[in-house]
Amino acid sequence: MAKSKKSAKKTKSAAKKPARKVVKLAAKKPAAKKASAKPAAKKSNGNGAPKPSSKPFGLAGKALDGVRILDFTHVQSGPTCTQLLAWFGADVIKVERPGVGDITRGQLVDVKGADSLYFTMLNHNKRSITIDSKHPQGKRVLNELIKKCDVLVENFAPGALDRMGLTWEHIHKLNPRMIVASVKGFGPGPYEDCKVYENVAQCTGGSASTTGFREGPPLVTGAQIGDSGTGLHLALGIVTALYQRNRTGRGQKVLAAMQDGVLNLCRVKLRDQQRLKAGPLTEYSQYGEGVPFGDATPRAGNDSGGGQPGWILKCKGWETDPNAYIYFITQAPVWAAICDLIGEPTWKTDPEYATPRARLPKLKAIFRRIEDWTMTMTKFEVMNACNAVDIPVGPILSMKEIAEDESLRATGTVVEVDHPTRGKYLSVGNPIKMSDSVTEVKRSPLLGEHTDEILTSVLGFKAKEVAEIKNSGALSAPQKEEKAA
Ligand code: CAO
Repeated sequence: MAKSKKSAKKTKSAAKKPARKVVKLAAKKPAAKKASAKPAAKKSNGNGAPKPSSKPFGLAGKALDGVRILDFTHVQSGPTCTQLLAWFGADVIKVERPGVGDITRGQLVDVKGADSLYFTMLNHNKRSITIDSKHPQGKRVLNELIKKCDVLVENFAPGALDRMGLTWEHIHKLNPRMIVASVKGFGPGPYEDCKVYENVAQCTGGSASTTGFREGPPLVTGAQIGDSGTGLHLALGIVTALYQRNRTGRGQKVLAAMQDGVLNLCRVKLRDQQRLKAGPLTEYSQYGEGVPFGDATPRAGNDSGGGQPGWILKCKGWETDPNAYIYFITQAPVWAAICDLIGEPTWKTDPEYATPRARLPKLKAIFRRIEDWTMTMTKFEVMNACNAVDIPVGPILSMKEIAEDESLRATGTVVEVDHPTRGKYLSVGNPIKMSDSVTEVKRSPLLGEHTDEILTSVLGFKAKEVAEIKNSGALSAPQKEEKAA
């Protein structure tokens, strides 16, 4: 989809033509160079789509081959998004500040002199170019990149992109097909100018107020729902905008606000907020304990988020192993199986226990009884015993156990990556598996590693122009002033 210099003229005229023509043109003349980027079959099947490829699944290129991303992201939220797009085959060109780069390169450093895991684990499969976006020659390079890319992704503080001169109007004029995708802390409103980090979003999106124990303070979660969660939302917005562009021929702005992303993931808690009007939330253990509800969705400890009561129970070894626990759900359809397993067969018919309603006020005691049973086995033994009779349970896996899990390695969800300065490290691969777009995880780029190749092969600058841009200082760290003697 990204246009080479040769096809730039055609693209311009195509953009003015009716939408249907754009689709036809784009399908006929993909600009991507790799053979795999070409449509699988040239002839249409009559409805505008190419004929099904005859190549074996996984060998017909990647889903986003030919899409070029101008990646202006940093820290976690934006990089999560562009890493996903890169894994799906997009050519992601990460623009970094000369000499500094993405701030995470130097954060939480574990190997001196090497890019941190924070950076490497969020920037696989990308290329890096250093550009001072406020330098006139830097702006020249950026303008060329805008013309050659399909999507600009950024997660700067509100207004920063405009202050660089890269307003929507400027970008849209240079490249009407460009999609401009942003992560911000908040959508339009009283907080739109605020800078936001992960835990701020967890708090403002409703997660913290509904996480933790009733009697304790609000809690943030380990899952990075503010950053990585919003990056995921943005990625979906981008591919959807690319799809719409096939019809309209034009780009659009895509915004994923972190507060909105977290709230979307806390949807069930806003559900409960409204249910409060109809009476107490009976599936919350607070109900069984006779504690009255306030006017907002309360923290529910380890209660299950669905209609089936659940809790975290101790397993063998809990005294020394902080993760010797299992999540246990007393799901109504398997109540009889639970009773048999834990050695309480009479509970199957005893009216005090036989129905979910009868059990509600006694849930704490019931879970204590189940725990007496789970404590006699390791979490994996409990899991095996329960799964044998279709009782869903969740052993609390430590990061050590996950890192060593052979099946996660086999599926590419946990991958070992080699890096020239830090050596081998583990990363989380693409969690989304596609049968015809297979992900290959490649190491993150060194700072500015691809500056020259992008200037020449993507932007088509001649050696003289490259020298001129480089000599201007737009691509390198400013020289430190020499101290006066
Ligand atoms: N060349 C020149 N200047 C550059 C540059 C480049 N290549 N890249 C960035 N800069 C400049 C920006 O233009 C900005 O300058 P101004 O303040 O003069 O406009 C400056 O660097 C700082 O950018 P920033 O404000 O985005 O960075 P920050 O460290 O101050 O704030 C963050 C970081 C994350 C709080 C902020 O970017 C933000 O709120 N982003 C949106 C929400 C978000 O994504 N948060 C999640 C982050 S992950 O936890």
